[in-house]
Amino acid sequence: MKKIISFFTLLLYLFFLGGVITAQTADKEATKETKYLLNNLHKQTAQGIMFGHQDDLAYGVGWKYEHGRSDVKETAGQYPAVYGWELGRLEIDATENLDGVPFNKMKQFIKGAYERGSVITISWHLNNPLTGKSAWDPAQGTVESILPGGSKNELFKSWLDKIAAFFLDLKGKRGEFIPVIFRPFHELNGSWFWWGKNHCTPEQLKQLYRFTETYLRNEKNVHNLLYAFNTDRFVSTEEYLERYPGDEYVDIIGFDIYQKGDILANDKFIAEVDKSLAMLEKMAAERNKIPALTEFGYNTVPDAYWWTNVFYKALEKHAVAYALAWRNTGKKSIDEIEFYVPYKSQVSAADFKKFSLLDKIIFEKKVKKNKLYSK
Ligand code: BMA
Repeated sequence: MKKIISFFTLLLYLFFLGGVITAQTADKEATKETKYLLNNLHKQTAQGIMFGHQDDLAYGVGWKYEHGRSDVKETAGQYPAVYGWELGRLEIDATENLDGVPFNKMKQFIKGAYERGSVITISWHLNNPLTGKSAWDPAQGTVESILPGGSKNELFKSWLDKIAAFFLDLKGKRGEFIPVIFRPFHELNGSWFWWGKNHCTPEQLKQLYRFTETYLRNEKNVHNLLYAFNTDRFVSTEEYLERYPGDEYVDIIGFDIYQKGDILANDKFIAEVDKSLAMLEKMAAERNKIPALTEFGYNTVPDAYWWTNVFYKALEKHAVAYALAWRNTGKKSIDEIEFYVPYKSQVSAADFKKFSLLDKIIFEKKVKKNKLYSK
């Protein structure tokens, strides 16, 4: 009996002591803010879904770099809860990324978002290290060439040194490192990037993922990252897991999905997202990982009720940490425009506002209350 009592006392003690430690970061030496973020994401995901937007503060439809501006804020009335940023071209010492965002501005935006209690996620469309061309140059043998023993391994390490320096330059007011969800080698089951499915073996991709992470942690002492493993749309758990590097390398699992074509495809999109999220959540639960919709969108949102009638319907039954809408590129040429969240006066703006106010949806105000970076 005594033994039983002391066992429960211990449990109670652990409960009060620590906000219950439920999850272990892939990086065992992650900073405490990074560990809190992971734990709090686990808790918050049971209550709601954060809304995110790529490049939200940098530009929108019809504007660029205007202090405080955000298409999300101008339509929903508040900033998103998650901010996506992109490091492509940092590896070649450019001052701006491949979408024209200056890295020094990006750092400021990240710091501001962190002060607001929001979450930062970073992708990396890095150039092809074998050919020097873009991420979309699928030269055979690229992955093999950058692994240890390969002709471009040293070059690749020098690129990792540069992104490590970026991550280590992200600091909060107390000098603490700002936690970031890093999602390298995304959409890896597609074949449009050099790390894609047709250009390397599953084993090579796993090695690349593990090498990247181990190098950043052990050689560069980067300990403010949560790692997101991220496919494109997928049809089965077997497909999803074919190139999964292992539980000890991953904190978050997600996939990217876009609605294409006219609004007649709404139902098809709802059904596919719903089915994929169910598979994702099952895999996440089995591995104690956090599920997320790492990129989504319906270019130019041509349906006035898309947010509540289509997107929310797809999300409704699910518990994922966040959904990140892709960037509002704006005008690309005289007759081409690209955006994934509405701007003022856009046809879906009112419905987007309605969506932002749903109980289960988290924007700036709710995420701030949840204090994701503290115990
Ligand atoms: C892609 C497109 C490109 C962009 C790249 C990196 O999905 O949006 O225009 O350069 O992401 O952000």
